[in-house]
Amino acid sequence: MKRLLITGAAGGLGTALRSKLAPLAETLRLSDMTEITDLSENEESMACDLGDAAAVEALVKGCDGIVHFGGKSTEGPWSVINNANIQGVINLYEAARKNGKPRIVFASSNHATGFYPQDQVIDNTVYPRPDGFYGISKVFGEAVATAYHDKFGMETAIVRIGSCFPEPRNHRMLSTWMSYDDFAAMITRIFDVPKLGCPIIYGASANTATFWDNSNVAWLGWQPKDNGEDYRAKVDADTPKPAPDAPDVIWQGGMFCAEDIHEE
Ligand code: NAI
Ligand code: 15L
Repeated sequence: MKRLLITGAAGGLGTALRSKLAPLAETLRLSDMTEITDLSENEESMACDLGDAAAVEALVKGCDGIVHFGGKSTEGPWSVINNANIQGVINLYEAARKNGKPRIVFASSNHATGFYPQDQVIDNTVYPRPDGFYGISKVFGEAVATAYHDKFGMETAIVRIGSCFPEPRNHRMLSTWMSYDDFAAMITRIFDVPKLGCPIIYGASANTATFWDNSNVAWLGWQPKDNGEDYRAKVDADTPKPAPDAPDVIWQGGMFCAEDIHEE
């Protein structure tokens, strides 16, 4: 690609993945609410509030691929989620439709299906069961991606990311963890395959403990290499074992399922 846009580039995933994604494009266009200043040679910065349609249109112009990390990444007040994850996603897809229909990676979340129990293995055909405002906004984003594929032929990889951090932080994350290397390898496959369509992919490493089945997207050729199990002894030592009836043990979405609505 000539230019790959990464939204939310100042956040956790943007910061960790931008150097790993550099080989995908001549230029990485990095965007967040404020300018990013520590730019490498092949990077440019363009600040933009995703809720601002005109700014998003200017942002997307000239990009041949988009990794959409930007938005509210946890539960929060509806007005914040609405601006970033609802209006922001519509703005992004409208801008992409009008500007060459670049392939998109949409950072969805396991919280789109958070209310499936951990003792049920789910694949990418299940009906969404979001666990709050945040999860609802991710279901909305998945619907936008699907509609723009069916109506306009735009290709999106909808990635229901589990927990993408340097290492699992608690017992639930032994199942939901995805390493940065595995995510970068997935995104590379997404941009490499000649035909993508609009698949839903669960974003998790090759964890021994798992409640997600990615066999319907085996054709992507993505083979995660890391395994949360390697951190079990550390997690056992560092964090208390949750009670058997704790939300973190019962629900795939863990504590998000117990969190109250965030009133304005
Ligand atoms: P993060 O919160 O660290 O980064 C998100 C970035 O989006 C922030 O830098 C923030 O400034 C920016 N942002 C928020 N509202 C914005 C707006 N209105 N306009 C422009 N930029 C805005 O989150 P993280 O962990 O990097 O996650 C990236 C994406 O992946 C998010 O969409 C999140 O929902 C999704 N995700 C991440 C998971 C993880 O384990 N890290 C798990 C599941 C989903
Ligand atoms: C998410 O969707 C969040 O963005 C991330 O911060 C984690 O909380 C993750 O889910 C998780 O479920 O562990």
